Amino acid sequence: MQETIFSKIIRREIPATIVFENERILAFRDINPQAPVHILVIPKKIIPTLNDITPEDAPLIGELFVVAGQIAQAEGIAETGYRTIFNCRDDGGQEVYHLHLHVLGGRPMRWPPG
Ligand code: DGP
Repeated sequence: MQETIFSKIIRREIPATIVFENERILAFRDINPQAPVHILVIPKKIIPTLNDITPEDAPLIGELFVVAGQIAQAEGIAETGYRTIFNCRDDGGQEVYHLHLHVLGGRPMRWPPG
């Protein structure tokens, strides 16, 4: 699997503001935040896109959402609400091909997205 800048963040080769880590998952603040709270929750395993998820990854993908919820609580946006997004490939607006769950909050989100 092709490495991205996120592998360097996992290995601490480039800095990031990390807000959560366990054996399987890392979460850090987005370098270009689109909301007052904008955190990326990523598996340490390299999974390039949503298309590359396998049935064996199901517990890991579920855990991404468990962590997202815990982060929302810790960031104080659980009650006001927030948005979680996986962008997939070109039309989905994906720039980094290492699966990541965006957690956005701290302001009202527009719908539908542009
Ligand atoms: P996406 O478009 O879904 O692939 O989102 C990629 C996000 O990754 C984008 O919002 C900016 C963020 N990002 C890219 N490079 C870095 C980096 O080096 N550090 C951090 N913290 N975030 C990054």
